[in-house]
Amino acid sequence: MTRLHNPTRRLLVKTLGVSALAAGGAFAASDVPPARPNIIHIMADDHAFQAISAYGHPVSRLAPTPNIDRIAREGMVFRRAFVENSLCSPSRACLFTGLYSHQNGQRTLAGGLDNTKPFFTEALQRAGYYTGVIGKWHLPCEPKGFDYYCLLEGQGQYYNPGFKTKESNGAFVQENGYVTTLTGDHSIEFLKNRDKTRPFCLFVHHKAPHRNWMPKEKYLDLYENVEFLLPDNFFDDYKNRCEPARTQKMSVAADMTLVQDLKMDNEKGFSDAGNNGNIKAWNRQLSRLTPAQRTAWLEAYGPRNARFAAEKPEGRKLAEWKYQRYMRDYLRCIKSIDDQVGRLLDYLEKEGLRENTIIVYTSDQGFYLGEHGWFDKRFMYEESFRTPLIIAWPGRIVPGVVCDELVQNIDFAPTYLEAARAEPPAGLPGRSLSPLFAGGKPVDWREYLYYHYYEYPGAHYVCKHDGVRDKRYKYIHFYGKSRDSENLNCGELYDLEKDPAEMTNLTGRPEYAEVRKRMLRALADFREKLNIDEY
Ligand code: SGN
Ligand code: CA
Repeated sequence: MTRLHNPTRRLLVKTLGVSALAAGGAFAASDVPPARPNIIHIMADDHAFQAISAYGHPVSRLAPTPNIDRIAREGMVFRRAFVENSLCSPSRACLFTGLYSHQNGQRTLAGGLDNTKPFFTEALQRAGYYTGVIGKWHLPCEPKGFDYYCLLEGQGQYYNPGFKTKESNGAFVQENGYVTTLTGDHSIEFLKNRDKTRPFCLFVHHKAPHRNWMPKEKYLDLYENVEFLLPDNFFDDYKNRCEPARTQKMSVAADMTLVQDLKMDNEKGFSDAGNNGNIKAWNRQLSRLTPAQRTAWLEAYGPRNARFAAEKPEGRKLAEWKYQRYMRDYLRCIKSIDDQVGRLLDYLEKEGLRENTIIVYTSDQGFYLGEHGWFDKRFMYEESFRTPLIIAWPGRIVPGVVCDELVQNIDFAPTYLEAARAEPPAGLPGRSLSPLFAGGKPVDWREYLYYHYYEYPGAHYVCKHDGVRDKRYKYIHFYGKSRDSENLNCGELYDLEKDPAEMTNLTGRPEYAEVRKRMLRALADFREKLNIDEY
């Protein structure tokens, strides 16, 4: 983010700050109200902020995202953007209802969504917007408040996926090609065919880079000679933390499978002993490939897999090998997303739509790229609690600034509804981000965020927990069943300024007793105010 320390830019922020970009979005009374903006919400699935070059992380220097960075250059990069519940369907339910998980019912992947809760897209439609959603849906209800949809089934497939539309009457019609490209194709079609008399709101919800990280054919060799640096805490020993960090099952070394996750061919005997499920799943995926796609895969992975078979790495060497293959495949998937972002931006520019369109790039949550030794998400530790968020809105957001205020995915609905001058449903707990668009901190912006994760037991065995974060500290409370206990009750406190990797739990430290008290009070306030019914 060196660009942002540039003095000229700071000056620009200062001068534009309060006048042209009036906080809260009020335009001078004498002005003709501008046309209501179009909105494009691009959301990837499991895209870690570490893998977006606008965030400046070392990983992204080796695997840059030039097109997502275009949005950052013209917009605002939120460095403290978070989700409430770091899991796909819960996050999507927060986005569309504007409610916390316990309010909208979608606490876990399995279901629970309270269908009586309105989606904010319904209010957008009532306000005259033409609305569409393309790609991953992953909610246990039909789309609500959409003029158009083109959706993947469940998690969706990387190759030759099926999409359902209003016309297909509930059937998923298989298409030929790579999911990220097809999602891009359908997004452009939406823009071409939309009702041009109305402002539009489009959700482009990519499946990638979700597990099992299958890249497009043309990128199967990308980064093959790049070595990614292991995070310092890749071999975390989980000392001084509560049980869950130790007993999860999302370790690159122990839980990432050689066949399904890492594409070793099981014909050669790589069977992930005792895990036949992952072999079946991989074979199902291979069987979806056309002969040409399969040839491309065999040509790329065949020689690499043969080298691995000859070398037979073990122990730390095997863990490091897994990490490299994981990172390469994950980042290859992101390369295709970045291409599609570029294609969409080019189209908007060509059609003269850039000026009056809010463009958002985000993810349904963050992801571990080897931090603590992990992949996946779920925990309230930074890499998965945090989510990338970049917003461009020409004329309303100062280009190239960062925002360090605490924002959360419950803020999308109020933000978009305010921009559309539409009536929000009553009782939304989030806040419109518009007061932040001028840069700086509005006096009454929130000091704390609440987090709650509920899915235990479940994939990856992350125990239930809730917690609070302010700009510097985080308190996490683990509860419920765990591997070693019937009723876990354990706290962790972190000083993120001194310990951004969250390796030292400060709960017992006398010098942090006051901070702990304050964070516990903030947590109790949230639980009471929000009627939290389990913790
Ligand atoms: C699948 C994945 C898990 C992942 C969940 C939730 N396993 O079950 O690793 O945590 O989805 O992901 S897989 O072998 O089927 O890929 S989420 O993005 O939908 O929340
Ligand atoms: Ca996800």
